[in-house]
Amino acid sequence: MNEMATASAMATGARKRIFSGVQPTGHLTLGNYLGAMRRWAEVDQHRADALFCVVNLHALTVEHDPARVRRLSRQAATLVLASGLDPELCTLFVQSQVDEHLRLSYLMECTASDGEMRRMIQYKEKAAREQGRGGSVRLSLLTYPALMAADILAYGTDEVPVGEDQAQHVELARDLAVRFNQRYGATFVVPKAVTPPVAARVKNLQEPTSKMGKSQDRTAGVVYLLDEPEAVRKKVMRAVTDSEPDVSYEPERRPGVANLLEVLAACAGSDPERLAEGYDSCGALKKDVAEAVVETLRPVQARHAELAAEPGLVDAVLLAGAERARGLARPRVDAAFEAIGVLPGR
Ligand code: AQP
Repeated sequence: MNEMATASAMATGARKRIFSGVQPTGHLTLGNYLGAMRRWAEVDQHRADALFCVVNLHALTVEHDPARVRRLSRQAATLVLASGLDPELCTLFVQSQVDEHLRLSYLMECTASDGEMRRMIQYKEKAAREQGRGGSVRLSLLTYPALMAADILAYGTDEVPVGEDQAQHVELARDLAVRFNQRYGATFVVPKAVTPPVAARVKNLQEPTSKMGKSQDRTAGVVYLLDEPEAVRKKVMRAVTDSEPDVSYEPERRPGVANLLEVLAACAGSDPERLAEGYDSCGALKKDVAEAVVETLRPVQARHAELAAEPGLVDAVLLAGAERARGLARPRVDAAFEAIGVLPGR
């Protein structure tokens, strides 16, 4: 077996390996759900050996409150389970409970260049936001993609299902895997990003040219997964559209209307262009979007309430997940340390 084949076989055995994560930087949003979590539950956990992770160390790259991050980490894990992940089918764990992520992150920093880190769009946007809020920019915000590359590469991941905003970071993980393999010998599988066909970038309802983000200031345009139905309806009915009376799907020219059609298409399993033909006013469209979102969130919220009443259950799932993840990551991370020239420590 040649070196690349060995690396690949180490990773997958017979099945593909999938890795993806969510950051506990705020309350999870409809964007997180439609762009990533729903597919994890409906598709990914059934088609591959899938690992899902609450990437809590990433939440420390911006101004944070320790108690809040702790609370949001458990809430994110609970919501991911509530969205349909089955711990019998996939592995769910918390990043900080598996040391291999941090070990490998340093090797990724030794593989990446300063320039490629500074080019990351999310770094530029978040650095500007932190400065705008009067804070300082943490060094870890710059090096975040090295840790994210480590998250992915430690598991021999083939595919990373993400929303569009994370595709650039997965590209960087690819580049780092290729570079490391070329310099030090085949160690990592080269992963690829997989984005959903619709709702890959759900926009803020009040600012439909920006992503709907969980740590944004404009919360009136953000639908949170645990919003009450009335709050969802209010946010959708107040969504910014434009002054044209009809409905058409033109994302560049009419971003507000296009965003609503994409959300409806994602909730209803349809196509935004075809849906547009069925409406002659934005008011009617908004009403249907509001009800579709309420109905999409209803089972997730109900399951979340059940799980939240049994916090021991979520903790047990996370501990078992971390145990399995550790076992999967350690041989590859040890191999990377050896390949890069570090004397073995154990
Ligand atoms: N608006 C979105 N539309 C589609 N997909 C989205 N995702 C996030 N927002 C949208 C996807 O959800 C997954 C988990 O997201 P994350 O927590 O890793 O990243 P994030 O949402 O970009 O989190 P941040 O950094 O805390 O930023 P903000 O404050 O902007 O939300 C990912 O697959 C992501 O693509």
